[in-house]
Parts: sequence; structure tokens; C-alpha cells
Amino acid sequence: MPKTRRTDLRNVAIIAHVDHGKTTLVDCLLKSSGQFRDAQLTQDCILDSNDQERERGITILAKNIALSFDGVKVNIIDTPGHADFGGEVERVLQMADGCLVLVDAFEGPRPQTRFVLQKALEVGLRPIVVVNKVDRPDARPQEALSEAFDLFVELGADDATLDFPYIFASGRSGFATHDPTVKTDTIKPLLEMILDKVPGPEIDNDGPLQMMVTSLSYSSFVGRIATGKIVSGSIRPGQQVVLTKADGSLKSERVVSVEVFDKLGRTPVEVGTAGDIVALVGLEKPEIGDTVTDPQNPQPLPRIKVDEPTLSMVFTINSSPLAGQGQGAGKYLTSRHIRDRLTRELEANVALRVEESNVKEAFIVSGRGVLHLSVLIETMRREGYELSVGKPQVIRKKIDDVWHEPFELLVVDVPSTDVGPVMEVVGARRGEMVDMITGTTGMTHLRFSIPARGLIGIRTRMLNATKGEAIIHHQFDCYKPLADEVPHRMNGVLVSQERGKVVAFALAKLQERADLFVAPGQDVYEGMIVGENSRDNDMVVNPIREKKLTNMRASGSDENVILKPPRQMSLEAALEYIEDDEYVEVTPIAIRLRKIGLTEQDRKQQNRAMASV
Ligand SMILES: Nc1nc2c(ncn2[C@@H]2O[C@H](COP(=O)(O)OP(=O)(O)OP(=O)(O)O)[C@@H](O)[C@H]2O)c(=O)[nH]1
Ligand SMILES: [Mg+2]
Repeated sequence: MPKTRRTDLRNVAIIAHVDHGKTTLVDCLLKSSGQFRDAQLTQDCILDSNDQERERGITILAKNIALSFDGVKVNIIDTPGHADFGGEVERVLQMADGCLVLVDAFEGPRPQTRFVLQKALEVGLRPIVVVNKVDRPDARPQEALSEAFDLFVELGADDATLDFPYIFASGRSGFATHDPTVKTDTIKPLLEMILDKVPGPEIDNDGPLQMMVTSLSYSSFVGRIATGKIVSGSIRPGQQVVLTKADGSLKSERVVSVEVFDKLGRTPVEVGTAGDIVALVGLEKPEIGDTVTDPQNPQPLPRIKVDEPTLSMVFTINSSPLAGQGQGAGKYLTSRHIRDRLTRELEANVALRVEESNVKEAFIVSGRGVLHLSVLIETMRREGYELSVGKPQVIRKKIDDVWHEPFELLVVDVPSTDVGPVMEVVGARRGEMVDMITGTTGMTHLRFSIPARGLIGIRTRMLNATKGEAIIHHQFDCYKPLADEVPHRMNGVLVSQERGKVVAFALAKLQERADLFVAPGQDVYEGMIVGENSRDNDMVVNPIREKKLTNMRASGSDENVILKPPRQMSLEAALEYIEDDEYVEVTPIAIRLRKIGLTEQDRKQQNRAMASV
């Protein structure tokens, strides 16, 4: 069947390492297209539209937008840069016919640049390199460009691909230029390059309908919405189609509505034709990798996979004495609430798995990393859920009768003087060095292969060891046979022996040998963790004990106790901190740490049970 290329359409994905400016650049393209009301464009990163994306300043979900330039429709897919969401990037590249690889003009290519570029080359895309953030005072655009070239070479790009088009830009200042020494006042050169260098989609208009589901979203009104690119044929609302499923079976369904991307949203159309990226509404249970195809002549496309989860956590009800207490406490506390919410999450969070656990009221929730799962926990807490979450555990696999565990590639950049402490931290966690490059700038670039469980909590430790200088990035590498034991937390914790309100007098005594997590006036309960012991053992303490009243006024000093501010932990930090016998208690108003066994007797029993496993 002869294939043709559309000239009225471009499908382009934007890929890069985390924070290299993808979303800012897409914003800039949107603004420059002049197709928006001002009110829509007042914020930065309009595309990072959910709360957590805004607060964390990262993109979590890939997003489609569309604009038109010189009479051509341009579909742009913004992708997340964080390694936990790398699988998402890989999938959405299926919708693109070209991509922009952004490289920070100071940092040059970074580990995730390599990962996403490799994926783009694997699906046969010819990337355009955008050396971005050229407005940075420390920008070194030419070096960044030549480092990008080296990366293409390392990845085995063919000659045609090595001859990649490139351009310099600043998404934040809103311009693109062919000469980094000359600033312009428009992003147009980039749009022109997209029209010029990204091929229109190659299509077969007369072939049978073929569209692969590459992403899913969910609405409680219409259910799952399947997005993908039509490779051949066309599709109309009301049309009868079949979905080719993972097990090879066919499922007959009817499409209710066909929508295309339009600016920041979607609009229904009468027909979607080959080359279009469409969202299909009305399919019952579409899954990633299904081909939506012609019932008369079903032709499945090669199926894409969803990355397997590498990490799991126990989610269970909040069983602490403070559950549901206090102003602003959670509204959803039961295991049924949690189960329903997790089931709903599975509709569109494709890398997530949920299983019932053999422990009552508990679920095993698996995902792509601590960030992937903590985003879900944070979302739930904002929606009014309370829950307890166990220590993140890596998922082991039996391959040829031998237990394997996930290993990651850990990349660390540090000032050369801090290489020693980095090696120590990584070595203690069973990491092995892959290579080390000392640059001319006084920085050393180290790469390690490390068991994924060794990474849990490594960030804090590494930052402490290098006075905050280390820049760390990691991504899944492969499964290898189990490594040796990874050492546990060095310090024990202080466990409250009673329920009540924390008293300054008690803390003053405790802080002599501990780092405290609570402040006077705060509610605590028996079994709650209130601080970190300076030694390696756990200690039961009483943080609510008042000073004994005596007839004699004590002499001076203990009247006004001076307390160190309590250590505050983010949700991620808390998840990385706890050990096997501990939970993080998550409510809309608090994140607390606790022992799973609240009384000493419970804990003894539990330890015995654990020891016997
Ligand atoms: N100097 C400068 N800073 C920029 C530019 N573009 C983005 N930034 C800043 O870089 C940071 C990251 O920008 P984003 O656009 O969120 O980066 P991203 O690539 O979408 O990040 P992820 O989605 O998390 O991978 C923000 O603090 C931006 O303000 C630029 O052109 N120049
Ligand atoms: Mg982004």
C-alpha cells in the first residue's frame, strides 16, 4: 500500500533531563502562537496544571497540546523528565514523528537525556537538538552542543541522524536563535525549524483503521479515555471497532466520541484521520498497547509494554489513636475507602499495581519508584484520606530459579574533593563503580551500579557527606542476582511511652541525646516515634512528663528551656527514613512516624514474628 506524508500536521515530542526547561518552552510556544486569552496565560508552566506539579516544579504526566503555525497544526507532547516517569516518555514517543531534545546550555546532556534520546532513536525519530536556557549567565552553549553530539555518537546514531539540526533557545526569555551570541525577540525560528525538519506523519489513508493506545486518562463521567495516533484509516464517533488485547483476543466495542487536541484542551471532531493524535471516549476498558482497529480486517500494531513496577509499599488504614482526630483530619479512614480509591487510581495510573495483602485491611501497592508512589499518597491525603504506609521494598524476581533484585544506574556529580565520601556512602550500600570522569571544571562524574534498595534514603546521606554539593540521578538498569545485605538505619529512634501533649521540660532532657521530631504542645501517642537516638538502639521515652512541683523554686536555668527546632520531614524523607517495623502515618494535617506495634508487648511479638521469617 503506498504511503504518503501529511503536510498539514506535525507531531513532536519534547524530551530532556529533569528541569532542562521542557514545560517552560512549551508554555512559550503556546503564548507566542497568540491563540489564547491573556487570562489563560498569566502563570508560568501552565501545562504543569495539577497542584503537585506546580508545587514540586516537575511534570508528572505527559501532556498533549496543539497550536497552529503558518497554517500547519502542531501537536506537541510535553514529557516528564524525572526517571520514575521514564516509561511514560517511552510510550508517548510512539505518537511522535519527531522530537526536540532539550539540553541545558550550562549543564549539557545529563543521564536522563541519554535515556530519552536512546528511546527516541530506538523508535526511529530524528531529533532536533535545542540548546536551551542560553540566557543563563554561566551558559556554555557551544560546549553543550558538542557534548550532545558526543552523546549521539555514543548511542550509535547513524550518519544522517548525527547530522542533526540544532538551534539555541531560552524558553524563559521567549526566543530562539541560530547564533548563540545573537539574542532575538521571538521563538519563531524554533517553530520554523519544527515545520521544516520534523516530517509530517507517514500515513496510509486507505488501509484498515489502526490506532495504538499509548496513554490513558480517566474521568468519572465518561470513564477511560484512550489516546494515541491513528496510523492508518480513519475513525468517526459511533463507529464499531475491535481492540486487540494483550492475550491476542479481540474485543468488539463502539467509540462514542473522537476528540483532537486543541490548544490546552480537546475538541470533538466528525472524523479523525491517519496522522491525527486522537482521544477516544466510550471504550470500556482500553489498555495501553491495545490496537483499535477495523472489525472486518483487524490488524494489530506491535504491542508496547508498560514498565514493570520496581518498588512496593504496604498501604493500610490509619490505626493510630490520633486517626480522624483534630481539625481538618481525614474524612476517609476505612479500608473500603482506601480500596475504592486505589481501584480508581488504576484506571489511568498505568505503571501502578495493587494487590490485597495477607494482612487484614492492608494492600500492597507497587510502582516505579518512591516519587511515583509518594505522589499518589500526597494526592490521597489532599483528598481527605488517612492511611499508614510501610517501608518501600524493592520487588524481587525469580529468574532461572535464582532470586534477582533490581539494580539502578546511579550518577553522581561532585566537586573532586568530595569523591571520597561519595564512594564511602555508595560502597556501604553495595554500589559498585562503573566509571569515573574528572572534568576540567573541578567536578567529578561518577557512575555506579547499585541495588535499588541501596538507593532508598541515599540522597540525604550523600548530601550530608558532601555538604550539599552532590548532584544525584538514578534510573532503572536491570535485574541482577541478589546482592549482600544493605545496612539499615544507623540510629535508633525515641518511641513515646504515653499519649498526651508534648512538654518542653521533657524535651529539654531528651534533646541531650537525640534529635527531636516533635515540638511542645504537639499530640503524641504510645508507640509514636518522637526523635532519633544518637545511638543505634531504640529507646522508649516520656515526652509528656511535667516537671515535678517542689516547694522550693529551682535555681534559675531550667525555667526557660531552649529547644532546638524539631526535625521536619517531607513525605518522601519519612518514607525513606522508616525501617521494616515502622509506618508513616499520613493524614491531611500531619505526617507522623510510628512503630507498627504501638505497645512494647506488640513490638516484642512482632520482632519475634519477623525473626522467624
Ligand atoms: N535561565 C533559564 N531558566 C529556565 C529556562 N527555562 C526554564 N527555566 C527554569 O528551569 C526550571 C525548570 O523548568 P521546567 O520548564 O519546569 O523544566 P522541565 O524540563 O519541564 O522539568 P520536568 O518536567 O520536571 O522534567 C524552572 O525553574 C524554570 O524557571 C530558560 O530558558 N532560562
Ligand atoms: Mg516539565
